[in-house]
Amino acid sequence: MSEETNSAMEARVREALDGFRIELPSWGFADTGTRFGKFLQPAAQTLEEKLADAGQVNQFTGACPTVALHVLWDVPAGTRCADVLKLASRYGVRPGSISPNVFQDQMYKFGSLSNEQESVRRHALEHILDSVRIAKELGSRDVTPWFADGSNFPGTANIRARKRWMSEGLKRAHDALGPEQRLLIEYKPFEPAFYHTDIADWGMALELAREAGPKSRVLVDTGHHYQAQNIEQIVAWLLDEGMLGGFHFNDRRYADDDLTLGSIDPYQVFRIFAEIRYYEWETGHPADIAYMVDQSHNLKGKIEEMIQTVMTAQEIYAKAALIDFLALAKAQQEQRLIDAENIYKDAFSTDVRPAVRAWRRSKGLAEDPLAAFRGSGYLERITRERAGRAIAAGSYA
Ligand code: PSV
Ligand code: MN
Repeated sequence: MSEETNSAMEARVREALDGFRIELPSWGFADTGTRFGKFLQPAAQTLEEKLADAGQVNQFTGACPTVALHVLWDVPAGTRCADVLKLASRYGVRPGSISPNVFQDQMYKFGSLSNEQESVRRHALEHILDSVRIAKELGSRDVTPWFADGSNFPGTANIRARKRWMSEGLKRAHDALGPEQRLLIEYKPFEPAFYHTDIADWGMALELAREAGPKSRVLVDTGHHYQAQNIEQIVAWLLDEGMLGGFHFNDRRYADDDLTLGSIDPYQVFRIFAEIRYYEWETGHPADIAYMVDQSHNLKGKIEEMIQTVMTAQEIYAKAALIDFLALAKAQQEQRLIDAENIYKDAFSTDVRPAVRAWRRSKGLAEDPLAAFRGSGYLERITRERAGRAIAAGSYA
């Protein structure tokens, strides 16, 4: 590439990355596993540790100033929001989206807002309303409930009644939002419910979001789709409807596998970003999308995997920013299939890493955030500090 095109590319990448923020999930720093077991790491146990670890990712990537919190796990009853804010600012981050937890308590065995029992529905709604209040106190814009509601066996649930109960509950939650807040409705076809899920796909989420009220949007989680589903088409439709509110990023081979973003299918991530950038190019205004990582890291080092994820997201987003949309629109219009497809492929196969490194340098960041983190001594320090309690549970691998 000539010097001139190189600097044009750097400018495009700079513009794109300046506007690209990706939220980190508090739970991505905690010890997690599968139902078959947990392999321990010096993971975060307290909210302070989660914020401290997230702060490291933000410090080295410069792209992750907010941390998503799960109310039950991070802000349990009795927590003072002022203390959470103080802690977050100590580690250079802010609370991000707030997720109610209406799937863990014993009473939610048969669902929450869609539960056949009125008392359970009321309890779930109260928790969601509490979450809206907590979000307001924390200055968080988005409330992001995810529902495990569903059934496991045919004939065991009144699907229509459950749909109406879900809709009523979401409307109540919506009506409690502050003027700047949003309710993001996430869908998932299965797990933990394996026969039917009350919000199984984007169409159901869209319908429910519309019924709930104007501050509701749909949240797309890449892992929450059937195999071969065209996620970027869903993205394009939601954008066109003005209803795409947020993204949970991860990658998967089979289902909601929580693998590192782009580890299996980076071209899919590119195609998603391409639809978003195309929409922005066409409309001339930025899409109002909250991007978040939603991964639980079981095998790789948690902080390192988070940094790797953010670096991957930045690289793929930068590639999407290189698409020549004017040429693409023309090729589409003229039905020059190979030319149109090659515009995608050219952008995808461009090595943007030098431009991303240049962007980092311009921000005073290390060119290689992963190496910088590894050289910082942070991991060694927390491994020592958090070692004591690992002994009780079995030692780190
Ligand atoms: C559910 O699979 C999900 O994607 C939801 O976003 C939850 O809030 C998150 O994972 C953590 O359980
Ligand atoms: Mn999710």
